[in-house]
Amino acid sequence: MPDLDAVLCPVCLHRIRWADLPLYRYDAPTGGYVPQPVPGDAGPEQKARLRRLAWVRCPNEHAAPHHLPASYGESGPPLVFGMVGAPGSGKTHLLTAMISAVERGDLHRRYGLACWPLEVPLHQRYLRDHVGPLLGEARELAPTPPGRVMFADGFMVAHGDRPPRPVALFDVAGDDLTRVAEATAFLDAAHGLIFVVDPARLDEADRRDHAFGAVLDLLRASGRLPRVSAAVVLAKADLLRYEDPVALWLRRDTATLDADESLRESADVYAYLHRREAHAWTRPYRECRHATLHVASATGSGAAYDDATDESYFTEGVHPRRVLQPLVSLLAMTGVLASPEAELIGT
Ligand SMILES: Nc1nc2c(ncn2[C@@H]2O[C@H](COP(=O)(O)OP(=O)(O)OP(=O)(O)O)[C@@H](O)[C@H]2O)c(=O)[nH]1
Ligand SMILES: [Mg+2]
Ligand SMILES: [Zn+2]
Repeated sequence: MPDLDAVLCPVCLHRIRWADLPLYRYDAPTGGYVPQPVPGDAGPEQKARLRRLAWVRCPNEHAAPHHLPASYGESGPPLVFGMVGAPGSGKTHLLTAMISAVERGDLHRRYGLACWPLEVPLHQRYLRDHVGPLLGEARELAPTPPGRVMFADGFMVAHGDRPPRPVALFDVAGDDLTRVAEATAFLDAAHGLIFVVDPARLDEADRRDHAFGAVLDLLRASGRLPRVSAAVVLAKADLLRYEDPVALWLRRDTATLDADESLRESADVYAYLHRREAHAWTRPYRECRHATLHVASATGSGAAYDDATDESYFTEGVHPRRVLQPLVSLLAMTGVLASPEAELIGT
């Protein structure tokens, strides 16, 4: 039974005293939440019914208002996943393409995972500010502003008749990751990290990745390293489309969980990075207990600046490739996706 005195808020990462919080209901016409009074003479059944459909407001006053399903306190602790990588490595475009695929129903269609948004207004804001511009208008997304609340979006995810788990996805400005104080709240709670490798930086003179290094050092110091699963993504793989085996993986369409294939992809990406002496970028694979490596492209091609609008666009359209696999791997490595095949992922 979860400790109802200390439920971790998946949005702002504060611990909430859950018992006796007032109830709200979601008001579709206004897109907001309004108080849901519980009649004084309500019987236990009526109270239970109200609670099933109700929301509570997170009491953290230092964050913008946000709400959680009233049943959330009984769902067990949230899984916190986050993006790690240097500034400009492609974290936000990758996460946006991933959330777009989830929104389209791919987790359900391909992997049998039922999912629905954790917080409706925040989800809608993410769709409006990220998914719409990138996937709808092929517009390049801006760098993530530093020092902001980093919750991007979240889902309740259920596999079969197992109870749903809240999964929160965090994005962060690459620079904040090297200022460890800024990132600790999120790293102290993280169960899964998507480490983003930018192929354009593999030949840089010092061959170090300060974001990867700072995060791994911090996780080691706090003793969390053995409990964190890692998906290392060779992102922007469209830039490597003439290099085998990266190109072969990029073209491949995988729609099932296949531990054998995951192992082959991991081995190929590891060998590729090793050959390019990119050892700093394989560190998560060597140091985290469960880890996989992936090839992905969030957009399929690069953006070009447009003078007329003073914005950059993906002029060939946005065609994400293999963006969901890293998330699916994390769901398997953290036990949300539970099957004999899933148990073999990342071992
Ligand atoms: N060719 C190519 N370019 C990409 C891809 N994904 C992102 N980019 C480009 O990479 C740059 C950085 O992308 P972001 O997603 O903003 O990078 P980030 O890691 O979130 O950066 P910060 O938020 O500043 O830490 C942008 O110029 C994108 O156009 C991709 O899949 N292929
Ligand atoms: Mg970003
Ligand atoms: Zn909160």
